[in-house]
Parts: sequence; structure tokens; C-alpha cells
Amino acid sequence: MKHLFIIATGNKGKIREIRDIITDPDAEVLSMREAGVEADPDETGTTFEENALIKARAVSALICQKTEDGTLSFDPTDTQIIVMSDDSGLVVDALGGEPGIYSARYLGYDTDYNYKMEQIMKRMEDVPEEERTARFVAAVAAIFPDGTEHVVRGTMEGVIAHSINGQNGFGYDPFFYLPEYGKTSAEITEEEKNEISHRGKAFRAMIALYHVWCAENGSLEEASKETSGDGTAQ
Ligand code: ITT
Repeated sequence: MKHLFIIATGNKGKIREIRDIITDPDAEVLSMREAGVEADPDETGTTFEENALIKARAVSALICQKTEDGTLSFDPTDTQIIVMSDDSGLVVDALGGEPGIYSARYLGYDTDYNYKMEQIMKRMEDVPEEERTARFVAAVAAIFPDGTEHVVRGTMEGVIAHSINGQNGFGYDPFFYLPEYGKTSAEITEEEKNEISHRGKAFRAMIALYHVWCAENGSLEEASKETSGDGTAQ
């Protein structure tokens, strides 16, 4: 059995990371565009989890339509489709949790991230070092092949730096300082980031849930094969 993970995102930085996080040999990862669908639903939820579900449901509905009308053809005896989404953001404690679920839209969706980060650093000029704590949060929602909905959350703790450093990652990474590395999350490698990131943790937790679902729903052989090796879900 093949597992086709369709990722409901238009964010290239997220997709690049998710491809490296989902390493199952039987898994194929497609962005929604690669699967031939495009959805940009209004993120009207008040939590990361609600917004993740809104995105996953919108793409899942389009995928269902395409499989019904035959424009997305796959053999259901050989392939299972799982739609997954990621709603994420930066939560800054000294700013009462801003920008939070509005991270992408903060100061305008298309505004340069250097400007967004500079503005946040300016707002935090008088904030003492020990109060500059922040975290990245990712809620990952998935719609499994039987239509059941699942949501998990991952976080990565850090500190808002006083300057912008690093070229890796995307978005707010260049001013998100990781004390244990002495670097920002844009200065560590993508591999290192995926190990510790909100997104890495949430997607690995979701894949583990999916393996349990497979075991309970007849893809037992597959599930045991995928979780074998070092015994941990990848
Ligand atoms: P989709 O909705 O299409 O997935 P988006 O970029 O609009 O793309 P979100 O609404 O989830 O996604 O907003 C997430 C924003 O949070 C993202 O655009 C960044 O500004 C920030 N963000 C999330 N994860 C990040 C990370 O790992 N590194 C840096 N910034 C991150």
C-alpha cells in the first residue's frame, strides 16, 4: 500500500521542510498544487488548530471532487490519500502572544519579513532579556482515508534576538534565537531545525497517529513495516 500525503499549503518554506520530515519509504508527499488543487480558505478560526482544520477540509473536499470525476486518478486498492495541513505562527510572550495566528498576515501578508522582524524588535526594545521568550507553534490537521479528522500541536521554544541573522529557514527564523545552539533558527541547518522544530514534532506525531490508524484499519502489515527499524515513527 502506498500512502499519498497531500499537503494543504501554498507556503514553499513549509513544503520544503515537510518533505524532509516525512521520510517513510512508502509515502509520497505532494503539495496541493502538485495534486492539481488550489485552496485559500479564509482562516476564520481563533486557534491554530481551528485554522489547520479549515485548510485541511477545504483541500480534502477538492481532492474528493477530483477523485470522483476521475481527474485525480489513483488505484484505491493500492494507494491511500491523506490530506494534511499546517497552521503555524510565532507567539511572543511580551507581546501578549502576538503575532500568533496572524503571523503570516502581520503588517501585511506580502510585507518583507526583515521589516516585520524589525518592527517586533522595536516594540520589544525595553523588554528585559529574561522576558524575551517566544515559541513557534504548529497545529497539523489531517483527514485520514476514512474521513476522520485529527489535529496535533508541536512547539519550539526560543528567545527574540536583537538582530537578524542567518539565511536558512523562512519567515521569522532569522530573529528566533535558540539558546542551546547559540544561533537563530535561520543559522542552524534545515536538518537540525526539522529535528527540534514545532513542524517536525507535529508532523512526526501525526504520522505516528496515522500508523496506529493503519494498524487498526487493515494496513497492519504496512504499519508494522513502517514503524520497524529503530521502533520510532519517523
Ligand atoms: P498556508 O496557509 O498556505 O499553509 P501561510 O504562510 O499563510 O501558508 P500560516 O497561516 O500557517 O501559513 O502562517 C504561518 C506563518 O508563521 C508563516 O507565514 C511564518 O510567518 C510564520 N512561521 C511559521 N512557521 C515558521 C517557521 O518554521 N519559521 C519561521 N516562520 C514561521
